[in-house]
Amino acid sequence: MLQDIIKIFFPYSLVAEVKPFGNGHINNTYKVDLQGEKESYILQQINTDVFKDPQGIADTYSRLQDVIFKAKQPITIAKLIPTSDGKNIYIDDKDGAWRMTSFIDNSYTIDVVEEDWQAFEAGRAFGWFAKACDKLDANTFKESIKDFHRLSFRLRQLNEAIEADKAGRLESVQDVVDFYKKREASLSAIENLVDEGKIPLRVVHNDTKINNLLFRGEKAAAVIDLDTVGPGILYYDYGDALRTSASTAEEDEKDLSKVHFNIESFRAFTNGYLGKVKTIVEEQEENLFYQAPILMTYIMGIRFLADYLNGDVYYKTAHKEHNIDRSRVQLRLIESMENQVEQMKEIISDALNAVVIE
Ligand code: ADP
Ligand code: GN1
Ligand code: MG
Repeated sequence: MLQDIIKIFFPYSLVAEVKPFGNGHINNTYKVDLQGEKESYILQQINTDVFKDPQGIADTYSRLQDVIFKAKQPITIAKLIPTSDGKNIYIDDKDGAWRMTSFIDNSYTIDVVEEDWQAFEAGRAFGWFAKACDKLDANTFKESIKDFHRLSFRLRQLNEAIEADKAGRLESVQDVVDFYKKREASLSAIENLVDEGKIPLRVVHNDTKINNLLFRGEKAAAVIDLDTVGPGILYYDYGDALRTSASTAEEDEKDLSKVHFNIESFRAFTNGYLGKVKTIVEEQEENLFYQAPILMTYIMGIRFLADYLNGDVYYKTAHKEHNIDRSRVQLRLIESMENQVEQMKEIISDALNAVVIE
């Protein structure tokens, strides 16, 4: 079956090996090696329950490539490999959607930051990506998942999950529900700014988890997982990246005493990110960077919680507590961020006043 799909892209090659690859929660990812070829490839089956318009995603990817590959860049994205008849995605007869890209060689991903340079590089890479996308007009792109980072939408989904309690798990996680419910009203500032058109809508990544970045040696080499690229704001990418880039633990750590928001990683990431984007940051965008990590960690926390209550229908899970473990880690991170808000504000202000990174 996979062999047949690979033939659509490489009709004249024989497959040497194809094996599952990576730690993504959404798509099915395989590393492909062809006989007699040094280069490897990444084949992905796009999760069409999540991404309803795979052709739209592929078209966005093509447009992004056109901008990014134009000039020599310090960081890259994987190159889309077309089908033998020139299409940027293959839709099979059961509506499965398949995409081939180049494999970024000699690279690795990080799940937990252990040294400051890793957080700095993550900031520099996602900042580079935001700047590269600055040439694109956000109004000509569509969200690949509607209302993806809209807090009110995510809260509505959580409320529906609580109401239905489909998996009968509500009672056992009432403490987690209470934690998130208590903060519901305090996090609407960023959504209001977006709705009032007070900060610029840009083309952003929208899924800047640290393992959506490939490192080579001690440098960030490529930004990957571009399925969610589309309209958004800088705060989404900055905040979501810090959720993992400044956490001292895995996203699904069971021992919550290990989970902290590390202010030194925060500083390193912020210096890398703002050092890159500050030439495009507008004055009205400067004020709420400090709220972004809390908001984005909150959104991921309630999405994991809702999925747990719904019986694990969205994210890939390895065991039955997986989604609630993830939600509890986000909860711990939020508490840790709340205790360090004043330092976060100072670090952001210093970074916005420091030199630009080229
Ligand atoms: P998901 O949407 O499921 O998270 P990703 O696009 O992030 O899928 O891919 C899953 C994992 O596969 C990544 O975290 C990374 O380890 C690996 N990967 C994806 N694309 C490449 C690539 N072009 N080169 C090398 N590794 C890759
Ligand atoms: C998913 O695709 P992946 O694993 O990089 C999710 C993100 C969440 C993340 C949490 C399309 O990212 O929004 O932040 O899991 N992507 C989608 O780990 O829902
Ligand atoms: Mg991913």
